[in-house]
Amino acid sequence: MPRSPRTIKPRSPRTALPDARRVPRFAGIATFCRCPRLDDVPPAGRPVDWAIYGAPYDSGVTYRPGARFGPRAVRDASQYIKRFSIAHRVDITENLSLADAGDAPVSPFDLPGSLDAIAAFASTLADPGTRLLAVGGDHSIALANLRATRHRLGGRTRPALVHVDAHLDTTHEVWGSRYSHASPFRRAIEEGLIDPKRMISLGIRGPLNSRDDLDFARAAGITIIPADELIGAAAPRGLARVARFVKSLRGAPTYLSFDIDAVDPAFAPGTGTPAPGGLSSAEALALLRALRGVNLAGADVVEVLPDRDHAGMTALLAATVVFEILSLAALSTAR
Ligand SMILES: [Mn+2]
Repeated sequence: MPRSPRTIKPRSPRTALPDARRVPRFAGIATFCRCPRLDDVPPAGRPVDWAIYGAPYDSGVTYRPGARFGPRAVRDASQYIKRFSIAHRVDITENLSLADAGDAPVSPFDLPGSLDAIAAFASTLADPGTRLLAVGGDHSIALANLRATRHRLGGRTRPALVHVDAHLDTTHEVWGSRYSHASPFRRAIEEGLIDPKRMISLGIRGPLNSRDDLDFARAAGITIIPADELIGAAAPRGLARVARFVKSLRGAPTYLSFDIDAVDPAFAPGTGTPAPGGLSSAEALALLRALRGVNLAGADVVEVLPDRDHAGMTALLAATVVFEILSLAALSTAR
């Protein structure tokens, strides 16, 4: 337990949160993690390091719909998110200027059009160097946030990708559509948005519709660590593999895509394509903490379906995932 105490100097926070003792967490209009709305960030709070926005779109699902209500549920649950990470000993508000940028425009009947609209919205948010954290919505919206992230990175930099999910999401097409929550990474690779040789998919488990998805992923060079290797007694070895992957990136810009269905439905029932045999919530948080040292260029948290989420536990876990992502980001900019 004893750790060398870090000297903590009083600092002015880069994100001003409401004082929870004066404005209780159960009061007021909900924004992600109680961050200021983007329009309310004072000049002193600029540039904004991370803009968190909702992508309330779920017309890309192959099974149970309802994730369009995800951003609203995660905003609500995130009122209980606090600022200091015990695991990383970092305060997200001291190191990062954070803002809630509202929700991206969507058109429920038009999937490709909505992805274009979300990408266009995200591409111009806040300041040129602002990084984007999208809260879905189904996993199809990851493609839009990846396009916007790639646009911001510019040049020839294709980010690495850490993908946490029960499914590979590399299906070519479903019902004749090349866009859906089953295909975002196949399209992202084709569009040159990510480097598949520096992509890792974590928490994968069967069954699959066909072996084609797996064949494509393997041929593209994606590293796959199945759920079995990240849970229970196997977890320490699996997490060590994850940490080695992060180290191999040597600080390269990396996108993190977190599908809540990576977590077992016993812990995260509120999702549209649940898959038993997944990570516990504690194992999922340990997995995220194992990414320490990663240089995050963008992220998404997707597939929360509030209608199936009794007790709001899935939305609260998703809000906690947002916090863990921001903690990783804060670490890399810690002053
Ligand atoms: Mn997915």
